[in-house]
Amino acid sequence: MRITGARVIVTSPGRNFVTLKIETDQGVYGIGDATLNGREKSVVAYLEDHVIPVLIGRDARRIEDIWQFLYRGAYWRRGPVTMRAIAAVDVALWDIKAKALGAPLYDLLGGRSRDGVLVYGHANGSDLEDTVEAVGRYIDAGYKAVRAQSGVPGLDLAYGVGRGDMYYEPADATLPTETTWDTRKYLRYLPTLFEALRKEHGFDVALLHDGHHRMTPREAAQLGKSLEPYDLFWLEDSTPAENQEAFRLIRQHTTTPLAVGEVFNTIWDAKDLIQEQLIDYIRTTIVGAGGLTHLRRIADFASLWSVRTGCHGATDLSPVTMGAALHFDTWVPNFGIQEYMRHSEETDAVFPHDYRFDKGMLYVGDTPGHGVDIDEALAAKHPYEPRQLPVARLEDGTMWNW
Ligand code: KDG
Ligand code: MG
Repeated sequence: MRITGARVIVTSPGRNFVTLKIETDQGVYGIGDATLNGREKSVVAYLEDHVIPVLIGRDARRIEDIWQFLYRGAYWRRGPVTMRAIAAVDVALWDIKAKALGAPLYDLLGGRSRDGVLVYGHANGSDLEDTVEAVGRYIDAGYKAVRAQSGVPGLDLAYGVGRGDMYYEPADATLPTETTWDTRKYLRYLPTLFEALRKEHGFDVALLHDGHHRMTPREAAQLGKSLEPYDLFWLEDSTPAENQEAFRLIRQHTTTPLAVGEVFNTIWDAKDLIQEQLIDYIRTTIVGAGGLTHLRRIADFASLWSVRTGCHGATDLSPVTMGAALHFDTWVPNFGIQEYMRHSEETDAVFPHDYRFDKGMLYVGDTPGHGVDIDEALAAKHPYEPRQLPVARLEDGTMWNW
């Protein structure tokens, strides 16, 4: 089965997505997501200039060999652009293989380990009362797990706080929006928020929170400790993880479960975190880390150390990544949870898919492949719109982590 063509489709049905479509001489095609939020065009160029020319004529069934060719053959290993381009090819090839065999993708990975995939939704509010209400709406909508983000008293534009109830789109402007941050205000406020959430909603619902890289390791340890009475499912990205050793300090001081990894690209970003059992959940997902071929290696390695998966699933991961991730989640033995930040109706229309939400779970269908397609005619009606992620500064103007 030869690859006869490959194309990059850029579309913006409410937000930007980069999709790779690979065609074969047997009429079977596959699609993969290559979206890198706020830096979309860099992956388009990488695919068009450096990847597509070497794909043409290759045997589409040789997924592993093509993965190794693109990874080792680049010489310049890793990084978000390279690994997203590899992920797009990898997912499109798994899609092709599964379609050619007439099987849903999870069957090729080893079959179902579970009926449905536990997901968490994103509740957010401008203040404490708003956030408590927003979490209630998610519980009423059937969610068993909810991430709670809130405006912080004294700070404008906190991370994760959207303008509507269901949608939060951080890449909101053509030039980065500047936000202001103060960790002490946040550390004082957050335990009061979770105390109120548990008081109002009880302890059955799983509650999660994303620190979005804002704390130092010591501050993260303090937060983890102060949140222990509220039994979080996880505290995510409490501190940046370029220095994996930083998590030792956090771990020594708190039993709050820790999650990290949405910005990781390979197993090397997580190796020490996993084998020293410094985290509980690895957040890396399909598009961020070289596709299914690499993500399942990370998951297998993590399983040795009782670390479970918690795939990133913000709206900048297209329905193609969501579909592929759900097949992965349906199979992976050490599954933890899947993030589910719902796409808009406009996005869903461009990417018809067979996964569905029911009572806090997502279910994949039995369509051969990963079950997600692209309506190219509709996609063409939504041209690319440049957008960038915000940045954060401390109150004295010093640049900080957004
Ligand atoms: O593009 C950036 C988003 O994917 C990120 O800010 C979302 O942190 C995020 C999350 O946990 O979904
Ligand atoms: Mg996050």
